[in-house]
Amino acid sequence: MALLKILHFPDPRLHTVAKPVAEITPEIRQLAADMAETMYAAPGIGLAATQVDRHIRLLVVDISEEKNSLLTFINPRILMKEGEIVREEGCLSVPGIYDKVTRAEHIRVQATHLDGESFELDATGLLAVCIQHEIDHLNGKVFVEYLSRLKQSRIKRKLTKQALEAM
Ligand code: K1U
Ligand code: ZN
Repeated sequence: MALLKILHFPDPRLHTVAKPVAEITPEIRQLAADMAETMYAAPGIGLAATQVDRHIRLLVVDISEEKNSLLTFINPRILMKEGEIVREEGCLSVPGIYDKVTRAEHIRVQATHLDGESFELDATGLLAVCIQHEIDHLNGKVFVEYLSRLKQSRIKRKLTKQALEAM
């Protein structure tokens, strides 16, 4: 297994729209395992392939305290959205920035497991928020795009400065 490098906002690669996974190969299984390891090490509760510069529709999520409830979604599609929830979100691609975002409170998602089986999942609360956040990544959208233009430009400036200082 391997830890993967996570792209940081405002890297333009974070705005790439990911392509569907055509076939579940050993390379896809290895990438999913490496993404899970990277998410746990960060630590985080989700990670989309886009964030590790792989532009395919694959994401991992684990919102459990014990870190023993890993969910892997291949080609996820939201079938239903209901209600509204406002929660503070963070993002491993936008380190140190947390802000409130409004999303659907309850969703139904259809996706494929690593074994190739299709499944549907009903999610509410944090799990629903996290899955929507990760699917946004696959669509090239970062959570800061829900914030005001002023906040976005402040965040962009702060993270660009940090990246330059780290060089
Ligand atoms: O996509 C990502 O960058 C991961 C992100 C997921 C997320 C968090 C909160 C709301 C929506 C989506 C994170 O995991 S940020 C880190 C974080 O929230 C966390 C880290 C350790 C323990 C608990 C939470
Ligand atoms: Zn994120």
